[in-house]
Amino acid sequence: PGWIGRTVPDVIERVEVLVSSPSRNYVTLRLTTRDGIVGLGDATVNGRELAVASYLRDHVGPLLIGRDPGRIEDTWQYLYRGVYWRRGPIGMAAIGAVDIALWDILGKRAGQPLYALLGGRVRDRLATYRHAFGWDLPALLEQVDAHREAGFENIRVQAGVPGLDVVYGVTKDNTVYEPAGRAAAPAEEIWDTEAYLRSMPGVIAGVREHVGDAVGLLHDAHHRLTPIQAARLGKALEPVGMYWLEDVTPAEDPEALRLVRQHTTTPLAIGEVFNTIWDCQQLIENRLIDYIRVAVVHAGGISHLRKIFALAEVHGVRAAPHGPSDVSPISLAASIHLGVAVHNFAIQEYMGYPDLVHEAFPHAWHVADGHLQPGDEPGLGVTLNDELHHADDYEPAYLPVARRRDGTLTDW
Ligand code: GCO
Ligand code: MG
Repeated sequence: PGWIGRTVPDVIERVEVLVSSPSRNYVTLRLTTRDGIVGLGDATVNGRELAVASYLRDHVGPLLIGRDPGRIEDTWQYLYRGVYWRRGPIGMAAIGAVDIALWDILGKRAGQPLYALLGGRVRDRLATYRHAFGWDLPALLEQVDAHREAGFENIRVQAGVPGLDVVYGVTKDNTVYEPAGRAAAPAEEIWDTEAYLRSMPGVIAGVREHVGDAVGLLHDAHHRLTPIQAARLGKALEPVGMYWLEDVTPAEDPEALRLVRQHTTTPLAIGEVFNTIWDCQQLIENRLIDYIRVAVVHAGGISHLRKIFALAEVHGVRAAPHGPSDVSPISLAASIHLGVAVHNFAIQEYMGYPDLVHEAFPHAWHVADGHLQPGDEPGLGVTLNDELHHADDYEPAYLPVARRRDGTLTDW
């Protein structure tokens, strides 16, 4: 029986915040109701895990006890408006985790997968893209070929830059790439945008030549270019016919993309560091982007993402959420359920996880024929392997910082 219309609704009885480290840090929220239903949420903010864990443990958790888990929107508004100090990555990730967990509970209560509660499927399978990198073109092509052989049709390509020692998204020896380093302080990298602009268009053109026209190629500039540099890169890549060019300029300046837009037809994607619909509004309403990349965890959960995607739908912008390894399999599940139920959802990033992460979060979502499927378990279809989540497994880990050759700190 559902609680709607019941005089005594189910209530949230237990709130647990787990900061675990099954090969990398994750912050997981577990809510348990009086009726014994468990909802899981992801609150991971890469490099700031303990801040969001404290926000949840010390401030949000106590407010959830005794609340009706079915009042998802009211809880969202309560946590958003009720704090007065609204927005920002830590607070919004905490709200996101609660919202994801409440939708999970709703699905389990209903005995339905989340996508069914979101209106049901609008597509049979969800497009995804994988990451390929290589310090040089031959090394990059090896990974591109491996993804194509595994059936993937869209590939993000990142390469090394001559003269630099470290480059975002790439390892020199082509081993597994993980942006955060386990250390007590961030690593420092030297970055040179001009060197990058000299080499990258040629590398990406080389990939296009190798794969032919049918493969979607994506590239992430990681917020490092000035508007005019970004315009130059967009124009240089026009002959390649990119699926998208991501995060060309720093995300807090929407006007920067107007200039880029005026100069190039290369599709633009941005939004992985956005936290609310208000961060997206100007870009979407002015049609300055083609894809909005907000992550379920970092932009206030399923409830808030649906609003962002609805705004985007009106303006012909498509959804393409962030999906690196620092977004946990719980968030990815939420994204995949949205992905099969939201009409203007274009593609889901799937960076993949170390094996231990798959073991730590057993999940019903899966890859089939180079596409993502949510599975049909009730709710999100993710559980926790308790043996791999110990409360105090946190390992200090930080994203790098970048400096220009003259020592000036710049965007990583
Ligand atoms: C992406 C992202 C990530 C980020 C990471 C930072 O497009 O997947 O840019 O690789 O760098 O999420 O924590
Ligand atoms: Mg990115």
